Amino acid sequence: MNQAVLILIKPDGLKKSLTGNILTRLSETKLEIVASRIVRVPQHLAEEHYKHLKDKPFFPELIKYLRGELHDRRKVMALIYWGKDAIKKCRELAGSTNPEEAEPTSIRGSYGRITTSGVYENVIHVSSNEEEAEREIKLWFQPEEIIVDLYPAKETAEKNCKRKVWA
Ligand code: IDP
Ligand code: MG
Repeated sequence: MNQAVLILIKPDGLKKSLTGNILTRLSETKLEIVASRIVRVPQHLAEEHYKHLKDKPFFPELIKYLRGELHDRRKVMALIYWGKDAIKKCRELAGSTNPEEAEPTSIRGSYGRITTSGVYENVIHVSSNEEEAEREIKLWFQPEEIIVDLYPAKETAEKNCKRKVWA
């Protein structure tokens, strides 16, 4: 069954120059990249993305982590991979949430660490099921930024909507 999955290369992955390594590992899946962007993550997006963890003691630190405040790299790389069993394949390559418990050859096992403040710096986010993937993809991408039609979308004609176009 074809699925879409949201991948984020988190700020530690970018700071450690792991983008190439991570994309190479993900290419083993033979899945198709159908969208990508570099994002400066606003507070509300980070909080919405991790809202299922908002009651955890590490939540404030986790938000700082995703926004790049812990690494002086205020950006993440967001990608959508699409294809057969995309979620399972990408989660397997990523490895367990806790980088110390992750398979040593997985992405998180190879490159992740636990900081002294207790955050799992695990270099990559992967949606964990189809419902989560749809919610997350709609948070991080607009329909026009994705080269396939993943979910129903509608056209809007907004008046007085300011946007930048090439001069
Ligand atoms: P996942 O990223 O494997 O789906 P989630 O439970 O959704 O795991 O947690 C989101 C992120 O929050 C993790 O990737 C990790 O960075 C951080 N995190 C999760 N659990 C803990 C914890 O117990 N201590 C510290 N950080 C955690
Ligand atoms: Mg998760």
